[in-house]
Amino acid sequence: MNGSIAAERLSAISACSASEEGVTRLPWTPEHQAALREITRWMEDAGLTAELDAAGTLVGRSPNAAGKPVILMGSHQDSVPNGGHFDGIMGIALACLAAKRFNGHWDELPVGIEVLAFADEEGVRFPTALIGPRALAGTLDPAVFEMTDGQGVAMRAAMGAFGINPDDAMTLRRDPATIAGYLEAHIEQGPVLEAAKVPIGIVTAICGIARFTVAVTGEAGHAGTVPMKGRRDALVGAARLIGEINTRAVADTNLRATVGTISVKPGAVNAVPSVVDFTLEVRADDDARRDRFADDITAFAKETCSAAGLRVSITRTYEQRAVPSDEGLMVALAEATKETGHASLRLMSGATHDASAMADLCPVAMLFIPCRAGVSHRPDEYADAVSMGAAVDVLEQTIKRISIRYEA
Ligand code: HGY
Ligand code: MN
Ligand code: MN
Repeated sequence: MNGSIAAERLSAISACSASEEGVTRLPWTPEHQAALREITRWMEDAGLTAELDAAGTLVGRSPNAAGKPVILMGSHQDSVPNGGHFDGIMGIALACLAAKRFNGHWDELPVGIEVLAFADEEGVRFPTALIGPRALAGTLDPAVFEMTDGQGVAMRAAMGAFGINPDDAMTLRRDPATIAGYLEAHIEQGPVLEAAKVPIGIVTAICGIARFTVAVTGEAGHAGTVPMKGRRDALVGAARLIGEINTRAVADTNLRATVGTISVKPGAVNAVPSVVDFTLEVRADDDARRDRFADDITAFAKETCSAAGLRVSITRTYEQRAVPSDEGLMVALAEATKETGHASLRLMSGATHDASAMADLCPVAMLFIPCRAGVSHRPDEYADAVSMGAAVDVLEQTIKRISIRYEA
Protein backbone atom coordinates (compact mmCIF):
# COMPACT_ATOMS: atom_id res chain seq x y z
CA MET A 1 0.00 0.00 0.00
CA ASN A 2 2.58 2.65 1.05
CA GLY A 3 4.96 1.34 -1.57
CA SER A 4 2.44 1.84 -4.35
CA ILE A 5 1.51 5.32 -3.06
CA ALA A 6 5.21 6.19 -3.09
CA ALA A 7 5.56 4.79 -6.62
CA GLU A 8 2.59 6.85 -7.84
CA ARG A 9 3.86 10.05 -6.18
CA LEU A 10 7.38 9.59 -7.56
CA SER A 11 6.01 8.97 -11.02
CA ALA A 12 3.90 12.14 -10.81
CA ILE A 13 6.70 14.35 -9.48
CA SER A 14 9.01 13.13 -12.24
CA ALA A 15 7.03 15.43 -14.53
CA CYS A 16 8.70 18.33 -12.67
CA SER A 17 11.69 18.02 -14.96
CA ALA A 18 13.48 20.14 -17.57
CA SER A 19 14.13 17.02 -19.66
CA GLU A 20 11.96 14.36 -21.26
CA GLU A 21 14.65 11.73 -20.81
CA GLY A 22 15.08 10.97 -17.10
CA VAL A 23 14.63 13.71 -14.51
CA THR A 24 16.44 17.04 -14.68
CA ARG A 25 15.50 19.13 -11.66
CA LEU A 26 18.09 21.66 -10.59
CA PRO A 27 17.68 24.01 -7.63
CA TRP A 28 15.98 27.41 -7.93
CA THR A 29 14.26 26.49 -11.22
CA PRO A 30 10.60 26.27 -12.31
CA GLU A 31 10.93 22.49 -11.96
CA HIS A 32 12.05 22.92 -8.35
CA GLN A 33 9.10 25.25 -7.71
CA ALA A 34 6.68 22.72 -9.22
CA ALA A 35 8.18 19.90 -7.16
CA LEU A 36 7.67 21.91 -3.97
CA ARG A 37 3.96 22.13 -4.74
CA GLU A 38 3.80 18.32 -5.00
CA ILE A 39 5.85 17.80 -1.83
CA THR A 40 3.67 20.30 0.04
CA ARG A 41 0.71 18.05 -0.77
CA TRP A 42 2.60 14.97 0.53
CA MET A 43 3.43 16.81 3.75
CA GLU A 44 -0.08 18.13 4.31
CA ASP A 45 -1.50 14.66 3.58
CA ALA A 46 0.71 13.42 6.43
CA GLY A 47 -0.68 16.06 8.80
CA LEU A 48 2.48 18.22 8.63
CA THR A 49 2.60 21.99 8.04
CA ALA A 50 4.89 22.83 5.11
CA GLU A 51 7.06 25.93 5.10
CA LEU A 52 9.99 26.98 2.87
CA ASP A 53 13.03 28.10 4.83
CA ALA A 54 15.63 30.66 3.69
CA ALA A 55 17.99 27.93 2.45
CA GLY A 56 15.30 26.57 0.13
CA THR A 57 14.45 23.60 2.35
CA LEU A 58 10.75 22.77 2.47
CA VAL A 59 10.16 21.88 6.13
CA GLY A 60 7.15 19.68 7.00
CA ARG A 61 6.61 19.96 10.74
CA SER A 62 4.31 17.87 12.96
CA PRO A 63 1.75 19.78 15.06
CA ASN A 64 3.19 18.35 18.31
CA ALA A 65 6.78 19.47 17.64
CA ALA A 66 6.86 22.68 19.72
CA GLY A 67 8.95 22.21 22.85
CA LYS A 68 9.80 18.58 22.07
CA PRO A 69 12.96 16.94 20.77
CA VAL A 70 12.53 16.44 17.03
CA ILE A 71 13.33 13.52 14.75
CA LEU A 72 14.40 14.91 11.38
CA MET A 73 13.92 12.88 8.19
CA GLY A 74 14.24 13.75 4.53
CA SER A 75 16.52 13.97 1.53
CA HIS A 76 16.99 16.16 -1.58
CA GLN A 77 14.51 17.24 -4.26
CA ASP A 78 17.13 17.95 -6.90
CA SER A 79 18.54 15.53 -9.47
CA VAL A 80 21.52 15.29 -11.78
CA PRO A 81 20.79 16.12 -15.44
CA ASN A 82 18.79 13.26 -17.03
CA GLY A 83 18.93 11.53 -13.66
CA GLY A 84 16.69 8.96 -12.07
CA HIS A 85 13.20 9.05 -10.56
CA PHE A 86 14.26 7.91 -7.06
CA ASP A 87 17.60 9.47 -6.03
CA GLY A 88 16.81 11.94 -3.24
CA ILE A 89 13.12 12.54 -3.84
CA MET A 90 12.22 8.99 -2.74
CA GLY A 91 13.58 9.73 0.75
CA ILE A 92 11.21 12.67 1.05
CA ALA A 93 8.23 10.63 -0.14
CA LEU A 94 8.94 7.74 2.26
CA ALA A 95 9.50 10.11 5.19
CA CYS A 96 6.09 11.73 4.58
CA LEU A 97 4.41 8.31 4.47
CA ALA A 98 6.14 7.24 7.70
CA ALA A 99 5.11 10.51 9.41
CA LYS A 100 1.54 9.96 8.25
CA ARG A 101 1.41 6.81 10.40
CA PHE A 102 1.33 9.13 13.45
CA ASN A 103 -1.22 11.57 12.05
CA GLY A 104 -4.27 11.87 14.25
CA HIS A 105 -2.44 10.79 17.39
CA TRP A 106 0.58 13.07 17.49
CA ASP A 107 0.08 13.72 21.19
CA GLU A 108 0.97 10.13 21.99
CA LEU A 109 4.42 10.76 20.49
CA PRO A 110 7.00 12.23 22.94
CA VAL A 111 8.96 13.63 19.97
CA GLY A 112 8.13 15.94 17.09
CA ILE A 113 8.75 14.98 13.47
CA GLU A 114 10.09 17.14 10.67
CA VAL A 115 10.43 16.09 7.05
CA LEU A 116 13.07 18.12 5.16
CA ALA A 117 13.05 18.48 1.37
CA PHE A 118 16.49 19.94 0.65
CA ALA A 119 16.98 22.11 -2.43
CA ASP A 120 20.45 21.15 -3.64
CA GLU A 121 22.43 18.04 -2.75
CA GLU A 122 23.91 17.21 -6.14
CA GLY A 123 25.92 20.42 -6.51
CA VAL A 124 25.43 20.22 -10.28
CA ARG A 125 24.21 23.77 -10.99
CA PHE A 126 26.67 25.58 -8.70
CA PRO A 127 30.16 24.35 -7.63
CA THR A 128 28.89 23.71 -4.11
CA ALA A 129 26.14 21.68 -2.47
CA LEU A 130 24.22 20.91 0.74
CA ILE A 131 23.31 24.50 1.59
CA GLY A 132 20.12 23.30 3.31
CA PRO A 133 21.74 20.91 5.80
CA ARG A 134 24.68 23.28 6.26
CA ALA A 135 22.31 26.14 7.14
CA LEU A 136 20.67 23.97 9.83
CA ALA A 137 24.06 22.79 11.11
CA GLY A 138 25.48 26.34 11.18
CA THR A 139 28.32 25.34 8.80
CA LEU A 140 27.12 27.29 5.75
CA ASP A 141 29.73 29.60 4.16
CA PRO A 142 27.87 32.69 2.80
CA ALA A 143 30.48 32.98 0.06
CA VAL A 144 28.60 30.22 -1.80
CA PHE A 145 25.78 32.67 -2.57
CA GLU A 146 28.13 34.56 -4.92
CA MET A 147 29.01 31.41 -6.88
CA THR A 148 27.70 31.38 -10.45
CA ASP A 149 26.23 28.64 -12.61
CA GLY A 150 27.15 27.79 -16.21
CA GLN A 151 25.08 30.75 -17.45
CA GLY A 152 26.78 33.20 -15.08
CA VAL A 153 23.77 33.41 -12.74
CA ALA A 154 24.83 33.88 -9.10
CA MET A 155 23.15 31.67 -6.54
CA ARG A 156 22.06 34.82 -4.70
CA ALA A 157 20.13 35.98 -7.78
CA ALA A 158 18.66 32.52 -8.42
CA MET A 159 17.45 32.31 -4.82
CA GLY A 160 16.12 35.88 -5.01
CA ALA A 161 14.10 35.00 -8.10
CA PHE A 162 12.80 32.04 -6.10
CA GLY A 163 11.53 34.48 -3.47
CA ILE A 164 14.28 33.85 -0.92
CA ASN A 165 16.80 36.20 0.71
CA PRO A 166 19.87 33.95 1.13
CA ASP A 167 21.27 36.14 3.93
CA ASP A 168 18.40 34.84 6.10
CA ALA A 169 19.81 31.31 5.63
CA MET A 170 22.60 32.29 8.00
CA THR A 171 20.06 32.45 10.86
CA LEU A 172 18.69 28.92 10.44
CA ARG A 173 21.16 27.15 12.72
CA ARG A 174 19.34 24.64 14.99
CA ASP A 175 20.21 23.89 18.62
CA PRO A 176 21.62 20.32 18.57
CA ALA A 177 20.03 19.72 21.99
CA THR A 178 16.59 19.94 20.36
CA ILE A 179 17.31 17.26 17.74
CA ALA A 180 16.92 13.54 18.46
CA GLY A 181 18.59 12.60 15.18
CA TYR A 182 18.37 12.63 11.38
CA LEU A 183 17.21 9.59 9.39
CA GLU A 184 17.53 9.45 5.59
CA ALA A 185 16.05 6.74 3.37
CA HIS A 186 17.77 6.47 -0.02
CA ILE A 187 18.33 4.01 -2.85
CA GLU A 188 21.69 2.25 -2.49
CA GLN A 189 22.92 3.43 -5.91
CA GLY A 190 25.07 0.30 -5.97
CA PRO A 191 24.65 -3.47 -6.46
CA VAL A 192 25.22 -4.87 -2.94
CA LEU A 193 21.65 -5.21 -1.57
CA GLU A 194 20.21 -6.57 -4.81
CA ALA A 195 23.00 -9.14 -5.11
CA ALA A 196 22.49 -10.18 -1.47
CA LYS A 197 18.69 -10.23 -1.96
CA VAL A 198 18.34 -8.13 1.22
CA PRO A 199 15.69 -5.37 1.23
CA ILE A 200 17.19 -3.04 3.85
CA GLY A 201 20.70 -1.63 4.11
CA ILE A 202 21.93 0.12 7.23
CA VAL A 203 24.65 2.57 6.29
CA THR A 204 27.73 2.43 8.53
CA ALA A 205 29.53 5.46 7.06
CA ILE A 206 29.25 7.90 4.17
CA CYS A 207 32.39 8.43 2.12
CA GLY A 208 34.17 11.77 2.01
CA ILE A 209 34.87 13.71 -1.17
CA ALA A 210 37.67 15.99 -2.38
CA ARG A 211 37.26 17.72 -5.77
CA PHE A 212 40.00 19.42 -7.79
CA THR A 213 40.39 21.35 -11.03
CA VAL A 214 43.51 20.39 -12.99
CA ALA A 215 45.01 22.61 -15.71
CA VAL A 216 47.81 21.28 -17.97
CA THR A 217 49.45 23.97 -20.13
CA GLY A 218 51.69 23.31 -23.16
CA GLU A 219 52.08 25.11 -26.47
CA ALA A 220 49.66 25.26 -29.37
CA GLY A 221 50.99 24.63 -32.87
CA HIS A 222 50.20 23.47 -36.39
CA ALA A 223 49.40 19.72 -36.30
CA GLY A 224 51.21 19.26 -39.61
CA THR A 225 54.36 21.27 -39.20
CA VAL A 226 55.34 20.92 -35.53
CA PRO A 227 57.59 17.84 -35.27
CA MET A 228 56.45 15.17 -32.79
CA LYS A 229 59.74 15.41 -30.94
CA GLY A 230 59.78 18.42 -28.68
CA ARG A 231 56.03 19.08 -28.88
CA ARG A 232 54.51 20.48 -25.70
CA ASP A 233 51.13 18.80 -26.20
CA ALA A 234 48.89 19.52 -23.17
CA LEU A 235 46.48 16.71 -24.03
CA VAL A 236 49.24 14.07 -24.11
CA GLY A 237 50.35 15.26 -20.68
CA ALA A 238 46.80 15.22 -19.33
CA ALA A 239 46.13 11.76 -20.78
CA ARG A 240 49.22 10.38 -19.04
CA LEU A 241 48.07 11.92 -15.73
CA ILE A 242 44.51 10.61 -16.08
CA GLY A 243 45.83 7.12 -16.85
CA GLU A 244 47.99 7.21 -13.72
CA ILE A 245 45.07 8.43 -11.58
CA ASN A 246 43.03 5.45 -12.75
CA THR A 247 45.82 2.90 -12.28
CA ARG A 248 46.44 4.01 -8.70
CA ALA A 249 42.72 4.18 -7.80
CA VAL A 250 42.06 0.67 -9.17
CA ALA A 251 44.75 -0.57 -6.78
CA ASP A 252 42.86 0.81 -3.75
CA THR A 253 39.49 -0.96 -3.22
CA ASN A 254 38.09 1.62 -0.81
CA LEU A 255 38.92 4.64 -2.93
CA ARG A 256 37.26 6.02 -6.06
CA ALA A 257 38.87 8.60 -8.39
CA THR A 258 36.94 10.04 -11.31
CA VAL A 259 37.77 12.52 -14.06
CA GLY A 260 34.25 13.65 -14.90
CA THR A 261 34.78 16.68 -17.13
CA ILE A 262 37.52 17.76 -19.57
CA SER A 263 38.04 20.65 -22.00
CA VAL A 264 40.76 21.16 -24.63
CA LYS A 265 42.00 24.43 -26.15
CA PRO A 266 42.21 25.49 -28.91
CA GLY A 267 40.13 22.37 -29.62
CA ALA A 268 40.80 22.13 -33.34
CA VAL A 269 41.42 18.92 -35.24
CA ASN A 270 44.59 20.34 -36.80
CA ALA A 271 46.06 22.15 -33.78
CA VAL A 272 48.34 20.83 -31.03
CA PRO A 273 46.42 21.28 -27.72
CA SER A 274 47.83 24.09 -25.59
CA VAL A 275 45.58 23.91 -22.51
CA VAL A 276 43.59 21.04 -21.00
CA ASP A 277 41.32 21.58 -18.01
CA PHE A 278 39.74 18.63 -16.21
CA THR A 279 38.09 17.87 -12.88
CA LEU A 280 39.25 15.18 -10.49
CA GLU A 281 37.04 13.78 -7.73
CA VAL A 282 38.48 11.48 -5.04
CA ARG A 283 36.26 9.60 -2.57
CA ALA A 284 37.15 7.33 0.35
CA ASP A 285 35.82 6.30 3.75
CA ASP A 286 38.99 7.72 5.29
CA ASP A 287 39.87 11.39 4.69
CA ALA A 288 43.59 10.96 5.42
CA ARG A 289 43.92 8.19 2.81
CA ARG A 290 41.98 10.27 0.31
CA ASP A 291 44.30 13.25 0.85
CA ARG A 292 47.42 11.08 0.59
CA PHE A 293 46.19 9.83 -2.78
CA ALA A 294 45.67 13.43 -3.97
CA ASP A 295 49.08 14.55 -2.68
CA ASP A 296 50.84 11.65 -4.43
CA ILE A 297 49.06 12.36 -7.71
CA THR A 298 50.00 16.03 -7.42
CA ALA A 299 53.68 15.09 -6.99
CA PHE A 300 53.46 12.71 -9.96
CA ALA A 301 51.81 15.41 -12.09
CA LYS A 302 54.46 18.03 -11.32
CA GLU A 303 57.30 15.61 -12.05
CA THR A 304 55.97 14.17 -15.33
CA CYS A 305 54.62 17.45 -16.69
CA SER A 306 57.81 19.40 -16.07
CA ALA A 307 59.80 16.58 -17.76
CA ALA A 308 57.54 17.07 -20.81
CA GLY A 309 57.95 20.85 -20.80
CA LEU A 310 54.36 21.31 -19.56
CA ARG A 311 52.99 23.33 -16.64
CA VAL A 312 50.34 21.83 -14.35
CA SER A 313 48.18 23.31 -11.61
CA ILE A 314 45.91 21.31 -9.30
CA THR A 315 43.45 23.29 -7.16
CA ARG A 316 41.17 21.80 -4.51
CA THR A 317 37.68 23.21 -5.12
CA TYR A 318 35.41 21.22 -2.80
CA GLU A 319 35.54 18.92 0.20
CA GLN A 320 33.13 16.83 2.27
CA ARG A 321 34.49 14.83 5.19
CA ALA A 322 33.73 11.11 5.58
CA VAL A 323 30.89 10.65 8.10
CA PRO A 324 30.29 7.65 10.40
CA SER A 325 26.64 6.82 11.18
CA ASP A 326 25.48 7.07 14.79
CA GLU A 327 25.68 3.62 16.43
CA GLY A 328 22.52 4.17 18.50
CA LEU A 329 20.49 5.11 15.44
CA MET A 330 21.90 2.16 13.49
CA VAL A 331 20.83 -0.18 16.28
CA ALA A 332 17.34 1.40 16.29
CA LEU A 333 17.15 0.89 12.51
CA ALA A 334 18.34 -2.72 12.78
CA GLU A 335 15.88 -3.57 15.57
CA ALA A 336 13.04 -1.84 13.71
CA THR A 337 13.94 -3.80 10.58
CA LYS A 338 13.85 -7.07 12.51
CA GLU A 339 10.49 -6.10 14.04
CA THR A 340 9.03 -5.53 10.58
CA GLY A 341 10.22 -9.01 9.59
CA HIS A 342 12.81 -7.82 7.09
CA ALA A 343 16.45 -8.79 6.74
CA SER A 344 19.10 -6.11 6.73
CA LEU A 345 22.83 -5.78 6.24
CA ARG A 346 25.33 -3.06 7.07
CA LEU A 347 27.24 -1.35 4.27
CA MET A 348 29.21 1.82 3.51
CA SER A 349 27.87 4.51 1.19
CA GLY A 350 30.11 5.41 -1.76
CA ALA A 351 27.63 8.14 -2.63
CA THR A 352 27.36 11.20 -0.44
CA HIS A 353 24.09 12.50 0.93
CA ASP A 354 22.43 15.31 2.86
CA ALA A 355 23.25 13.23 5.94
CA SER A 356 26.94 14.00 5.25
CA ALA A 357 26.31 17.61 6.29
CA MET A 358 23.54 16.93 8.82
CA ALA A 359 26.17 15.02 10.84
CA ASP A 360 27.58 18.42 11.88
CA LEU A 361 24.25 19.10 13.62
CA CYS A 362 23.10 15.80 15.11
CA PRO A 363 23.46 11.98 15.09
CA VAL A 364 22.63 10.63 11.62
CA ALA A 365 21.79 7.26 10.11
CA MET A 366 20.69 6.11 6.67
CA LEU A 367 18.48 3.33 5.41
CA PHE A 368 19.13 1.99 1.90
CA ILE A 369 16.82 0.01 -0.33
CA PRO A 370 17.99 -1.86 -3.43
CA CYS A 371 17.87 -0.24 -6.85
CA ARG A 372 17.76 -2.38 -10.00
CA ALA A 373 21.27 -3.43 -11.13
CA GLY A 374 22.66 -0.79 -8.79
CA VAL A 375 21.96 1.81 -11.45
CA SER A 376 21.59 5.47 -10.45
CA HIS A 377 22.06 8.97 -11.89
CA ARG A 378 20.42 7.55 -15.04
CA PRO A 379 16.86 7.54 -16.43
CA ASP A 380 16.56 3.77 -15.85
CA GLU A 381 17.18 4.09 -12.09
CA TYR A 382 14.45 1.99 -10.39
CA ALA A 383 13.31 0.89 -6.92
CA ASP A 384 10.29 -1.36 -6.48
CA ALA A 385 7.16 -0.62 -4.46
CA VAL A 386 7.68 -3.59 -2.10
CA SER A 387 11.09 -2.29 -1.01
CA MET A 388 9.71 1.23 -0.60
CA GLY A 389 6.83 -0.10 1.49
CA ALA A 390 9.29 -2.01 3.68
CA ALA A 391 11.32 1.16 4.17
CA VAL A 392 8.22 3.08 5.35
CA ASP A 393 7.52 0.32 7.89
CA VAL A 394 11.11 0.45 9.11
CA LEU A 395 11.08 4.26 9.40
CA GLU A 396 7.85 4.12 11.40
CA GLN A 397 9.22 1.49 13.78
CA THR A 398 12.50 3.40 14.14
CA ILE A 399 10.62 6.56 15.10
CA LYS A 400 8.80 4.54 17.75
CA ARG A 401 12.07 3.08 19.05
CA ILE A 402 13.81 6.43 19.22
CA SER A 403 10.84 8.09 20.89
CA ILE A 404 10.83 5.50 23.70
CA ARG A 405 14.03 7.20 24.92
CA TYR A 406 12.03 10.44 25.39
CA GLU A 407 8.99 9.05 27.18
CA ALA A 408 8.33 10.83 30.46
O1 HGY B 1 27.86 12.71 -5.60
C1 HGY B 1 27.14 12.02 -4.87
O2 HGY B 1 27.57 11.02 -4.32
C2 HGY B 1 25.72 12.41 -4.63
O3 HGY B 1 24.92 11.72 -5.54
N1 HGY B 1 25.55 13.83 -4.81
MN1 MN C 1 22.69 11.73 -6.52
MN1 MN D 1 21.06 11.33 -3.51
